[in-house]
This record gives sequence, C-alpha cells and structure tokens, in this order.
Amino acid sequence: MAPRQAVTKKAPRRVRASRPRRGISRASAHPAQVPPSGRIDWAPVVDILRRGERFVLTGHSYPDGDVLGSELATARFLRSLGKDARCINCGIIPQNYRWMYDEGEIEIYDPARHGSFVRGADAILVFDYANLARLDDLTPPVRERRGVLIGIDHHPLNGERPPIDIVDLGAAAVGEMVYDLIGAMGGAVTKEVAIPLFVAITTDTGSFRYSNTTGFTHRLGAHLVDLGVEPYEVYRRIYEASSEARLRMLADALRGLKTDADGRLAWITVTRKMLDDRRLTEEETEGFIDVVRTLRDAEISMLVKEVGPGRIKVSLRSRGAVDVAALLKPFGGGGHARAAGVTILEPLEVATAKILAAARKALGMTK
Ligand SMILES: [Mn+2]
Repeated sequence: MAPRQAVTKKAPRRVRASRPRRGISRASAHPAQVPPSGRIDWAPVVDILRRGERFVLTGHSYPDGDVLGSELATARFLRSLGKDARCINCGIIPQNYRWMYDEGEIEIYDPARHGSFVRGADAILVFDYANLARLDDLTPPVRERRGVLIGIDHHPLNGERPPIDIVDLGAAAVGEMVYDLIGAMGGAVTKEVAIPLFVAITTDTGSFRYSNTTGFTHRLGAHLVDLGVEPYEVYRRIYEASSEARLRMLADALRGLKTDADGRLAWITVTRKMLDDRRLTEEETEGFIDVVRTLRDAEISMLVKEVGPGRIKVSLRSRGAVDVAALLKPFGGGGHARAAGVTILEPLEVATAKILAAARKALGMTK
C-alpha cells in the first residue's frame, strides 16, 4: 500500500468542484417557490458578495437583454443588502430596454468617471461574456483591478476566462443563473428583481420558444409572473417598439435577401450607408435575423452588418444541424451552437464571401 501523502499545500481553488457551503444549506437558502437548478456551486461567489461592499456589474459590449437584465437584477439585489453596486457597460444600450431601469442605473463606461471605481471595486461581475475580449474599453481597468473578477456565463469556452468562472451550459439565459445565485445568497426575488430577470430570460429564449427553453425556464417564468411581471408589457416594450425608420430599413434589407445552397442558407445585408440614410445606429438591427430565420428551408440564417469601414459584424442562426459557434471559431467568433456571431475586419464583400464559403462547407456543399 502506498504511504499516505502528507498534504503540505492548500489545494488550488477549483470553482466547479463541490465544496462545503459556509453556513448556507440549499434547502433553507432558497425561499422562492422554484427550486434552483442545482447545477451550480455558488459558494466562492456567495462568499465574495457577502464580504464585499463595492461591485461592478457588466457584460459584453453592446449589451443585450440577457446582459442588461442579469446585471440589473444582481445590482438591485446587492443594493437591497446595502451594498454599492453599479452597472457599467460599453457600447450602446438599445432604446427598447430603456424602460427597464431608472436614470443612471445603467451607465456607459467613461474612463474619467468610472475608471477608479472599476479598479477599486471588491469584485467585478461579468455576465454573458463568452470571451473577456468582448469587454472592449473596460478591459484596461479590469486588468488593473484590485478586487476579484468573476464570470457568470452560459457560453462554451472561447478565449480568455476570468479567475473565478461560473459556467452553466444548460442555462437558457444568464438570468436563470442569477436567480440561482440570489437563492444561494438566501435572498428573495422582489418584483424589481423579477422584471429584469424575466427580460433576460425572454430575450435569450425568443420569448420561451427556442430550443434552449427548458421546463425550468417555464417554471421560473411562471414564478416571475406571479411576482408581478406582466409578460405582454415586457413583450410590447421590447418587440413592439420599432421606429418607422427601423421598419423601413428592415424592408430595404429584406429586398436584398439572398439564398444559396438550395435555400438552406439565407442572408441579408445592412450596409453603413443603409444605416446612415435612415439615421439609425447599428443596434437597431436587433431582431432582423429572426425574420430571415422564418424561411422554411433555411438551415443557416445570417445577418451581415457593416458597422464601420472594414468592420463587419456577422450573426448566424442554425436550425440545429450545423454548429454555428464552431463554424465561426476560425474567424475568432463564438456563441452557442444555434446562435453565434463574429466581427471581421475586412471589406464587406470579402467578409461575406469568407463566411458564405464556411457556411456552404458546413452544409456539406462541395463548392
Ligand atoms: Mn445570454
């Protein structure tokens, strides 16, 4: 028999390994009606959130409903514990989420105003990021941080990850994970927290329709409705909020609809000129790809967007046969198997041709 080895060093911190909870038992920690998913060990995060006082909540630049909802719900919960929690993002906040928060509750990162707060925070929580490169302008102060960097995400590994990284690939939205976290903290979800959580979940699941939607998603949605969320109000404010210019630009883009591979591949393009002509900003194309994907035969749907000269954003959606996150990986992109994106620094035609070639190949087309 081998001699027992003496333990001389503390084992390195392994976030996903199971470890004893400090004074929190699962059963008593979750007063809400919907039990947590049980897939996540929140102990390291709970500890940091309990001890810390000042927190930065953020996510990928040009935040979507899942980022905004997750950080807003977490911020409101932390503030209810008397903590200083600020939501600071890069990019543009889409206008159709403006109703969800009070003035100043979500801030756009400004080095002069926020740099020292970010650097000095006890913890920086990054939601739904997939890759730390997506923090954009927040990258320098995050690198110079004094506190802990915590990732909370449901994307598969794609590039640099934070030192504490909580990943649940089974979560339909990061919002589901935040619900779990609040439960692990022993907190109750109030209406003010329920609304952004519902936004996070409904936007990432295409209003509880996409294949990531689970029974848990619906149970949690029902619970949030019981807490006072009005589903149609949320839907109306997010999806029935088009300006006339946006709808006309969608019409312009749809007139240019193209298909390939016997219709298994479909895409539309939005050029810088189209945006400028209608005086629209790029985030106003959110949802365009959902119109393309309604095509019966389109296994891959694509939105190609010229956000600047030689700066092309491509979004892909898959019916399931093709893993579009894998398809975009060689280009530095990422996301989920059925929804992924990438930014390519090439002229529009070149970027489009490259992605089309990769998509045709993924569909088994030989040329
Ligand atoms: Mn998400």
